[in-house]
Amino acid sequence: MRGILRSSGLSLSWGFLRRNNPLGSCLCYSKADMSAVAKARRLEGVDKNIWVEFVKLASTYKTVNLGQGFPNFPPPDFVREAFVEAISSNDTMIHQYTRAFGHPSLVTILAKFFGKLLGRELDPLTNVLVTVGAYQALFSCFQALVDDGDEVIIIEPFFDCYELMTEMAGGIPVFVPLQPKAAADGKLMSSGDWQLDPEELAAKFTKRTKAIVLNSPNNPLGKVFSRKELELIARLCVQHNVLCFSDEVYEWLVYDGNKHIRIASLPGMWERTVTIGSAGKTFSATGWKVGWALGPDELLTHLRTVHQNSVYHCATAAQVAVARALQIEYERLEKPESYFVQLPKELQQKRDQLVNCLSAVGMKPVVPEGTYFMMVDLSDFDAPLPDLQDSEEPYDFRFVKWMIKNKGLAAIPVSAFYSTPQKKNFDHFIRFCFAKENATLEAAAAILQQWSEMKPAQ
Ligand code: IK2
Repeated sequence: MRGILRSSGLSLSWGFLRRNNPLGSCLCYSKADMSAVAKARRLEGVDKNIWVEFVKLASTYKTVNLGQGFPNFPPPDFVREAFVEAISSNDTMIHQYTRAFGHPSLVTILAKFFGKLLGRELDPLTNVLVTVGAYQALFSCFQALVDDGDEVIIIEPFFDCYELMTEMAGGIPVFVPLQPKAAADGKLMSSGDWQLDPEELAAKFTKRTKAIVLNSPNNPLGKVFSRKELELIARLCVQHNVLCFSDEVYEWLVYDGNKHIRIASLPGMWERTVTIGSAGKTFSATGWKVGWALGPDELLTHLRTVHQNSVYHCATAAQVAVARALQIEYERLEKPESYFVQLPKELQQKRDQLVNCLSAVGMKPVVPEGTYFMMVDLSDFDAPLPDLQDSEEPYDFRFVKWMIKNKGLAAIPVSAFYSTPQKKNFDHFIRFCFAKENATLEAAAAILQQWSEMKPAQ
């Protein structure tokens, strides 16, 4: 309809047509027309979502699910008990609204905990915002701080929503890749072999740059950025007066003695950084959807504006339970019995179990230094497959869809974590999640083993 009016030189808004309709109530539209007319411009190009698509596929077919990033083992007892304690409490206010920007007990312990880790005093009321998972902290961040035409630097591969959230805020994503270096002969590639080119990164900072998104440990690669790499990013942020959105949801999941460094603790960075965390990833309870943003009041005040005008607050009982769990961890920080010490140990074993299984069937894993994800190169995997070539869709999408439907094994295609120009270069990678019960990992190994032993069709 709009198209017809435009091509005849007329450009009329939907509102104008409704108010001045010469045909009265006869102006009818089909369902499809209505959808196009109703859609806000900010939704242009952001309607597809990898998680919606692949979670549905994995549940439609009977699969061993190494796709979406959630543990299929339970949260630890002390975390579950904290929730039971919360909802069984005599304080009936647990079931009612609470403070918009975070329940008092949760913001208090978050300020205490991260104040210690960051080496500065945090004010629970102004330096902490509790959100509905890290996802909503990210959304609030982009909506609050990115304006029309602002450039946002995103390091590839990246958690897919950074691009979409930049665009929804009217910003322009500017991508900079982590470049893989070949591994030494006979060695598996590590996520640490993927590095930024310092000159290429520096060239991305312009007068229009508002922010850079950092995700360490990185999803989907598992890279843990080194102090040297973080110092380079920090230097550029300070030099160009750029903000940093630091997504640290996998902060406790680092292996092989690697250290997670919080960029907000580097000189000149606290005042320009919003640090984002997730109780879901921290306590293996992703369905609780409790997250947080930490930062200076001058930035968080704008996130609070978005938050109070959207979700208002996150479930009170879940906040009380997370507060209790964090208090317990605070008291045993860095001690061997801490969940934050135990969990990475367990996950490192699962990682190694999956590395061995994948290597044995000819899939080349990129060994992650952190997170619970592993990128896998399919180039040398020669198990029988039908011809998946003749389609516009990236190869990894076709591969994973076929594997889900025909082998009952779910993964996530890695090109989903790349910008459009780069998708083709990385569509021979898929991502597996290894935060799974050993039985699940063994079932996945059995599927891959059987598949790789099959004779090619004659
Ligand atoms: N930031 C990153 C980097 C994440 O990976 C996630 C969760 N992603 O999980 C889906 C997957 O990759 O399989 C989030 C933020 C969101 O965290 P939360 O669950 O706390 O909202």
